[in-house]
Amino acid sequence: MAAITRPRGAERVLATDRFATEIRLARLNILIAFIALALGGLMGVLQILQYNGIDLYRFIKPILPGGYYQGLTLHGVLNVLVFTTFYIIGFLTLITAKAFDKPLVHKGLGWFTFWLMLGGLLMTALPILLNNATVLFTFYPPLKADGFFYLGLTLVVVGTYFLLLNQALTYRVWRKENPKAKIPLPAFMAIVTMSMWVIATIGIAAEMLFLLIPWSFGWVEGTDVLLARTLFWFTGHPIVYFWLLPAYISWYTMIPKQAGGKLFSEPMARVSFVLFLVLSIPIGIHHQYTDPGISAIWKLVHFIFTVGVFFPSLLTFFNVVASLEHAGRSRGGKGWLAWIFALPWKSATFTAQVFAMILFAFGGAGGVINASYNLNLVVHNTAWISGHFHLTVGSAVALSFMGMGYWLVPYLSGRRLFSNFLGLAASWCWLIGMILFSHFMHMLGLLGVPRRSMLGGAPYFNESTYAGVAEWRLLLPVAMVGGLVMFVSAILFYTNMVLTITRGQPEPNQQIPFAEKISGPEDVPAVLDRFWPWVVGAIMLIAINYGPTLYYLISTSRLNIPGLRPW
Ligand code: HAS
Ligand code: CU
Repeated sequence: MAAITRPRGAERVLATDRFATEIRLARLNILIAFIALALGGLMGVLQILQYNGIDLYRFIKPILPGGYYQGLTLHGVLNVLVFTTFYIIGFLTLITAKAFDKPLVHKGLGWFTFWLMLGGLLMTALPILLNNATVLFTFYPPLKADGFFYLGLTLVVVGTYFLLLNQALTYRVWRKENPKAKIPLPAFMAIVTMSMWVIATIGIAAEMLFLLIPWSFGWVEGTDVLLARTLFWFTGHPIVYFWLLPAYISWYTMIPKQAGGKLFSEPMARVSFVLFLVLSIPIGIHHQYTDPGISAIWKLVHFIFTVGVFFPSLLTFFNVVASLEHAGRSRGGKGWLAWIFALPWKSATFTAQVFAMILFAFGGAGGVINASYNLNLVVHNTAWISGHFHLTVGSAVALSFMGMGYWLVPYLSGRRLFSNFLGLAASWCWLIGMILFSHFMHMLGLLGVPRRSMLGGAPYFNESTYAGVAEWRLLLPVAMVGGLVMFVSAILFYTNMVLTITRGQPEPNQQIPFAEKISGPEDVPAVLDRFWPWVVGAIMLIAINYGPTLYYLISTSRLNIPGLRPW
């Protein structure tokens, strides 16, 4: 039997590689991320089966006594908090260093970030697994979790701050050595992403420190649910751009090269990113249109600014498609649209990410409907919203991160991708599965299917509980087929990844596919090479858009709501 060879080539290279620490950190973070995605994704399959009356949770009662709701908590926390955050921190650590062509100045800080986040993760995981934190990923009070759940999540978030610190220190040294140069685009984008994220987390940090942690450890009698929700969405909305922007980094700075062309416009790409920095945070109340106690005026203002945050994505749409067109034509493509066929559809990493873009175009369009004050009343808290976020975080982000995995895992392991074909098959399955799943979830939402409710199985799924059940029964199975096709996609993806790491041909000295630009740094005005003007703009807009509401909620706050533990 052929012995499974360790990637000795890669290890030997690592010993002398200037970026050995960044590579190790990226490996560990991305490994944790993909394990989280696998477990979280599995819970998703159980959920859609459960919606259809097939209750597999029954068989794992000794492991997950909380059944559907504990599974849903795991699904949300593992997929949108753990998978995303660890992947992003690993990816941005590597990208920042490589783009500056300079290892991050503080190796110890890099490891401190990692261990703090890992410690936090373990602290969060235990109460969830023990069914002591079945509070879903939004952990709205009065649902109450074990205090260590909140403490652990806080540590994960605090851990991420140290990447920004490390980036800032590295940038300072780089600037001294390169006083005239423009910041390399991927590094600029990585720092903007982390700056936005750190400002965004003020909300959740305040919620944890002043409300949830003292309450869950029994130091105060009760809590204030509206204030908690408002602080949650202060972070909870911009977190979606924290997930999205690293995918955008790949779409802007790597996909053009992988497609065989160049980025259309670096200045426009930077405009998009600084707009995200300014506009991502002061719009969180669009998650609270139905909450009483928040003035209609501020709901309207947050709606208007939500429409504003649409623009950086529209700029991205234009810039990325223009880059793809440039690539298609460079490869000999012709015609108005026929150039599309000249793109490298045989490459798994390219195809997965373009599929992610296509799905995102629909998810983004749905986002405007959610954001519209009056239309939101139709879709809020229904399966429509689950449809929306599977196109956004479940596709634009997750499918991009998997697609990037087809070059990133080989790069990090020093081994060739085991099978490009398996990667293509996985990408097509995700596309088809997600179209079925998300389209029918949207439709089910319009028919009144609530989100986050245990639909399947008596006594829940019957005429007396819900009106319209007959219509739902026709559509739910289609969503289930979509979910199962995505499950197949995941199996193909993981098989490929495991075989790449264990069986792939050694291939050291791989390069990160940074793209060249048609309009590059020479066209970038100085203001798009600075951070502070945009950080100050962001803080001012947050103060205006959140100040009055938070002042009112805090000044009238009474910590008198006791906790609940229904499951
Ligand atoms: Fe959202 C709820 C509004 C984007 C995630 N969103 C959610 C929730 C999640 C989520 C997880 O206003 C549920 C939270 C919960 O648990 O309650 N969302 C928006 C808007 C946008 C948006 C306006 N969402 C995202 C992204 C997410 C995400 C990104 C994750 C990563 N969302 C809402 C609202 C709610 C909401 C309300 C609350 C609903 C409620 O009632 O609870 C926009 O940012 C979207 C802009 C996007 C675009 C698309 C641009 C397309 C591009 C690709 C182009 C390339 C192509 C390739 C097509 C304008 C850039 C072409 C190919 C060739 C070959 C040529
Ligand atoms: Cu939002």
